[in-house]
Amino acid sequence: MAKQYKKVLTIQDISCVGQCSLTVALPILSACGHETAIIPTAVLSTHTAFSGFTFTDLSEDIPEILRHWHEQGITFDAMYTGYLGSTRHIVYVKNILEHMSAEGCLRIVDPAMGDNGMLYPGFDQEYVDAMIELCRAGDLILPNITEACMMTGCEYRETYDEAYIEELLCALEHIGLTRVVLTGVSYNPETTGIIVRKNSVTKYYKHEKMARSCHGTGDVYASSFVGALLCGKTELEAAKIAGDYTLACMKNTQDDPDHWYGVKFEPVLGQLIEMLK
Ligand code: PXL
Repeated sequence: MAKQYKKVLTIQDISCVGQCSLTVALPILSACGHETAIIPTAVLSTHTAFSGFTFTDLSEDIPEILRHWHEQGITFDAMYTGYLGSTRHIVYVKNILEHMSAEGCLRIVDPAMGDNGMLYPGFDQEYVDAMIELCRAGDLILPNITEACMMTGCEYRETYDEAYIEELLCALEHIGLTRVVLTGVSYNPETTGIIVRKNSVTKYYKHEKMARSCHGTGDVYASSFVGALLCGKTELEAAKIAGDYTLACMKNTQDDPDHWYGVKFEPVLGQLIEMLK
């Protein structure tokens, strides 16, 4: 049996079109060599940046799925949660993290709820408060700066220095969130990077910054980070692999202005696999 073959449960919505959430997480985790299992929380016709998207809540199915899994003795090596959709989902998912993880199960929460200083459509303070509770139920969280600000009440800034980021990390620590991988930390226009914070020790991986940002990069980043971590990489190594892979996806998309809704991550999966060797 391969040593790093892990069974990972990912809990997110299905956006039928738009290259985010499950349509990104599953191929990336598979490319990293892991077995995947899912709980889809909702079905949307597209992600929420398209206008007029449909939304069907699947949360009522969750208790029955869990009952059956419990009966079958099904467990996981890791759980990774992303975009959920409603406060009710968060409450269900928190229950899963708290009561369905076997000994040694690593619980990673991406509090996917906003970007560029704003919450995604349909989310409010109640959702943010529930997300804080979900993050507390996890072992490691993957917020961007917007999400960290929303959860701590810190002011969102477009430009900032290391002191501001330290303040943000301390504010997260203050609400009990001590193992944090903070994405999109950019101190100048040419570079961006990822902060890895554990037990009050901060490490930073910096890489080239693209001129334009792209939809869906948060999910590409989170999925490749989780995949690399489960391959036995350290948090900083996984952050570097995920950052480099996300950058490769953006470069692979930048010459196609029609592809505004996601990144073309599939043709460069080979690069991710190489980085994991
Ligand atoms: O995590 C990105 C994401 C996932 N799912 C849905 C979204 C978004 C971002 O907008 O709308 C439905």
